[in-house]
Amino acid sequence: LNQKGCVVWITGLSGSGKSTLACSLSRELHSKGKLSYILDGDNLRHGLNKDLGFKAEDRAENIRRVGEVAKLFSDAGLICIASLISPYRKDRDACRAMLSDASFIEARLVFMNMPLELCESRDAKGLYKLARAGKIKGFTGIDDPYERPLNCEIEIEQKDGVCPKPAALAGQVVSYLEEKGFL
Ligand code: GGZ
Repeated sequence: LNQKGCVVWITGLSGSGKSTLACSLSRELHSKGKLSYILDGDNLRHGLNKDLGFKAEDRAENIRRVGEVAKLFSDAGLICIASLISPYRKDRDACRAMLSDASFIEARLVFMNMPLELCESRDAKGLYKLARAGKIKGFTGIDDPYERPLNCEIEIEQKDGVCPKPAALAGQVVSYLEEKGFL
C-alpha cells in the first residue's frame, strides 16, 4: 500500500456538512488511488453503538469506540475519516492522545465552523425543529453544548456568507494530507 494510515476526524454541529465532506473526501482519495473508510456517527449508532444515547457519558463512549476503530483502520494503512459531532473537547482530546501514541498514526481534526443558524436552516431531518419544540431533549447546539476545538489542523468556515463547495473542502484536506506526507 503506497500510503500511510491516518485519521481525519471531522467535528461539528448536526447539519454542518460533516457527512458531505466525508463522502467528498473519500471520493477524492479514491480518484487518487488511495484507500479510505468512513466512520459516520449517525450510521454507527444503528450497529456498533446502538446501545448508546446522547447523554454526555454515552457521547464519550461513542467517541471512544469510534476512536478505537479508527485506530484499527489506520493501523491497517487506510485513511480513516471519522465524522461525528463529538461535542466535548475532552473526548476529542482523549481520542487524539490515544491515536498519536502509536507510531506513524496521527489524528487530524477538521472543524466544520458553520454557524448554528445555517445548520438549523438546513434541518434536513427536522431534528432542530423537534429540539426547539422540546420534543428532543439535549440536542447539540440547542440545549446541549458544543465545545469548539482550540487547536485543530483544518478549520472550515463560510466566506462572505457562502459555504465552500464539498469538492473544494475535500481538496483542502487532501492538500493538507499531501503536505504532511500521508499521501
Ligand atoms: C445531537 C442528535 C441528537 C442529539 C439525534 N444531539 O444530523 P444527524 O442527526 O444525522 O446526525 C446527528 C447524529 C449525531 O450522532 P453522533 O454520533 O455524531 O453524535 S456524538 O458525536 O455527539 O456522539 C443527529 C442525530 O444523531 N441526533 N439526537 N440529542 N444529535
